[in-house]
Amino acid sequence: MTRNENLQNWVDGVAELTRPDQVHWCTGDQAEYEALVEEMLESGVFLPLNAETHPGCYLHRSDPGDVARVEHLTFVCTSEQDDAGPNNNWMQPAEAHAKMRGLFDGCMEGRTLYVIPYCMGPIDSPLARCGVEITDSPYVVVNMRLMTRMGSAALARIEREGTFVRGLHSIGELDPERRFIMHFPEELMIQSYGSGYGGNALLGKKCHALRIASYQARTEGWLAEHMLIVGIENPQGETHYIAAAFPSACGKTNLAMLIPPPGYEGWKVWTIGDDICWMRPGEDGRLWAINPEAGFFGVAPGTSEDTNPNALAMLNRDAIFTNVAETADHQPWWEGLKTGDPALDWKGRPFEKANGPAAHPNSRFTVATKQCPSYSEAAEAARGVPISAIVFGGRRERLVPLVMESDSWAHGVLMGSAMASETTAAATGAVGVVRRDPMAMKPFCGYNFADYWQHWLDMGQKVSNPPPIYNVNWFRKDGEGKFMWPGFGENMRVLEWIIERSKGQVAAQESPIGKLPVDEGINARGLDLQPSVMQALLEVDPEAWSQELAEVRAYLESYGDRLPAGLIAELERVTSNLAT
Ligand code: GTP
Ligand code: SPV
Ligand code: MN
Repeated sequence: MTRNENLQNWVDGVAELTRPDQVHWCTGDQAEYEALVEEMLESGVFLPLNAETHPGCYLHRSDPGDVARVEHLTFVCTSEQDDAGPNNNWMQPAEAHAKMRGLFDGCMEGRTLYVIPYCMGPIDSPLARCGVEITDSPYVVVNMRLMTRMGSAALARIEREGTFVRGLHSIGELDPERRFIMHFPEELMIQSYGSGYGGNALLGKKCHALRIASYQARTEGWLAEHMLIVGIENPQGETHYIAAAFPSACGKTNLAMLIPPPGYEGWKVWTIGDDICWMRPGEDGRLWAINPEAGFFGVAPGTSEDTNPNALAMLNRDAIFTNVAETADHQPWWEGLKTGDPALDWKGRPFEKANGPAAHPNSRFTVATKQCPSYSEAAEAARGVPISAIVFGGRRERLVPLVMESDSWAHGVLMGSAMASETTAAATGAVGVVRRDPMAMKPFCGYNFADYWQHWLDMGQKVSNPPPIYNVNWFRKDGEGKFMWPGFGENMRVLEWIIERSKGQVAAQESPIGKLPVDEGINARGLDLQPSVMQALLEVDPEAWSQELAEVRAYLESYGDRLPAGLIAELERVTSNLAT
């Protein structure tokens, strides 16, 4: 029940259409959470994990056909197809509404309809935005409680402000043939049917905080980005915040909570967010950012005491594991964990190598951000944190250097729009194929990329002191297919260079495609890295880059008339740099 008439009418209308047995308004309190957990343990949606090693932790095995985002079934339904752009699947709003109405008709019979009021961002932040998700999945409710500020406080803000994003979700029959993730940005509405998984079902995350929010951000003059936010405190006690966009499963969670390597005594890393960043120009002429989320929905495989000790430390209590494997004594297990052995695989079968990996490659953990040892109270700051540098990066075996700095904001926007990355298990479809993924937003931009790039260019004008923009690549491989750069905690060395550069404290060398570290510019002390490997990591192959820029041009030009002239001008500048 609510005194916001629009919300009450919407819930009543949805209940009439979907015909649930009961309607439950979520308060977000602990008793509610525990009751839902009990109910899911009884129904088998949750399986208990070892209560001694992992108190408050549960395993969820999703339907084996429902383990990742489904980009081919995700639509942006604007009145004009051009407003959604070539980067999105599009359906006419009326047609999409009719299709979804058919699917939702009676779909909650025998189920409970949960109303989840939530706030993306600190509850008292002017940068935060509210939404309401209606779902028939108790798994979604408990995940949303960890991932967002959910319940009574959010409802109170909605009743005060009157505005909210509407998200309607049903797991339906989990039939991939009856699965759609629809966005109606003009109506601030999301409708998702037929999947219970992550970004398809936890509507506050990718659907609201990226697709709908990016659309709102453009009209309101801010940015909603697929970025982590991390604070780096130097031994002098000065903290610089970096926002970094990498595509799905390309290292955001890891970078957001890295532990500095030996040699960095006195440095501290502070985690603000690991996936989404909302940024707005502040009165001081800088960009200020909040993490709209309150939890992590992180990739499990590859997480270990060596790679990401902070993540392991937060995962031994009050966490939900989805599609991981289990040891014989019911501890969660995944490839790369390095301790224990899998007894049951992610489907619950006795583990056999012949069946493939024990944990699904896109298996995930859900946990409150506050449980991370490097969590920063600054994540609660209503005005956000000031951003000192923006970083773009992808997963590129070849070509792209370890780090480079853009010559200007516009050049940085070009770097972002020219991003490409090898696909990962975070979405269904082929893995390891290089595809263009501008700003790591290909699956998440709620409108035409051409307009989005113009918006990015405009933001550079609106902010009097915009942060410098960088490009990184942790994923270069050698002739034997091995990663050349050690990555993980060692990425601190690159972040140090970025911060020093942003303060104008170290020199760089010019290259046709951007500024690079000088010899020994990246601190490699204590690293077992041949100087020739470091050189190779920073080399620029003019011929290969000419080829790359030709591909970038063809890609950008596929956006036609709406492509910003400023972006093409920048591309032409870099192309001619390369030629001379
Ligand atoms: P989403 O949650 O899908 O948006 O992913 P993400 O960008 O947060 O990626 P995450 O940090 O979870 O890393 C994904 C995978 O990349 C994991 O298996 C990591 O172990 C691996 N990874 C992360 N950082 C590095 C790195 O610096 N080097 C290498 N080689 N692998 C890394
Ligand atoms: C991603 O795929 O980028 C994720 C996971 O962060 S999901 O919530 O499924 O989108
Ligand atoms: Mn993500």
